[in-house]
Amino acid sequence: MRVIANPKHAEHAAPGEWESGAVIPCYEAQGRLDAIRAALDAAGGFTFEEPPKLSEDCLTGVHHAAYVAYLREASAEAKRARDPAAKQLWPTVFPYGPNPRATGTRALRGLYCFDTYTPILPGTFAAALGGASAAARAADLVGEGAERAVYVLTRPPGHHAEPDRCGGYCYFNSAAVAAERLSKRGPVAVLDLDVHHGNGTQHIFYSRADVLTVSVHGDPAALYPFFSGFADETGTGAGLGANLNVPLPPGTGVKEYRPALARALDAVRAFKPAFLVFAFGADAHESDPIGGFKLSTKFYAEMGATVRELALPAVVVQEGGYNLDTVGACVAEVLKELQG
Ligand code: SP5
Ligand code: ZN
Repeated sequence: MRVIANPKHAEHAAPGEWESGAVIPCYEAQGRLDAIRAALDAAGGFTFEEPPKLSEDCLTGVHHAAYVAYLREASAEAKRARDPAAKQLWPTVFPYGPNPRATGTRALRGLYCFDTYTPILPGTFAAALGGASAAARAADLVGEGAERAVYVLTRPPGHHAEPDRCGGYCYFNSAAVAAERLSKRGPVAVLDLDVHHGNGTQHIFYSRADVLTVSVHGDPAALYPFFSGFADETGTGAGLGANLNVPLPPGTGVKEYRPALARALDAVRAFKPAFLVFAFGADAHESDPIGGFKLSTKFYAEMGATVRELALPAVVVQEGGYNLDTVGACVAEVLKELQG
């Protein structure tokens, strides 16, 4: 399988994450990508390449131009700063009131971000654009029919990124970039099996009939991102019926996950898409430090085989998965079975 790797991922490395008044080690670490790559190398059958060029054009239709410009300028500002504290831009205040007015730099940090897990660093824009570009390249290869399945090896992840806000370690929504690109050629289903709800992807396509978004995840009553991912969110306007959320309780294991996955795949089949975008996270694995689910490594092979039964041309985009000792095996199992 061809793997399109984000050549700029290492330029984004958060020094930590801000959780309940303390800075803790960042779960979304650089080593995740190296661990996945090592596992794919060991498994064999994967070839690695970089996307041909990095252009902001691939973000059109997915992110607002003002947000893209903000992320570009804020990353440049962090790069220029000499004071170490000014090389990390963290939001401290978020919009409030009926008509929030954001004019100064501190307001903009809160305006364009929705949590405290997602700082802007000198290399954030480059790394995020590298992921989006890799996803665009993968979508073109699959859309043209040159490949049946392509894997996008990238970090930081993307599925929490909203049209105009970063959050959840995500800046640009790579899976949405792939889906938007493929949607020019036919209907697209996005299947999100990261343990967290793919809020950004849901919202980007919420009013569209040509892109189905389906997410199986931890119940937002108990798990990040908390404000969306509930079962009664089904789309709006022309997109009514083109969004499916399957929330599952904390502690979910294989026995409960299997029927939920079957339901998600039934919805994909009923939509009759021409293409699949598979937003894949390994953070539902039993060893993941933040997911709280109990899927086994063996089940990840079953997951890949089950998705293969859809028989759809597919772009697989890497999302979460934070145990460096197991994330690589989960990815390798899914991709090996997906390819058959
Ligand atoms: C792409 C993705 O998987 N983003 C996940 C963002 C989750 N952010 C919240 C992390 C909260 C970690 N809390 C620590 C609890 C450890 N027991
Ligand atoms: Zn996740």
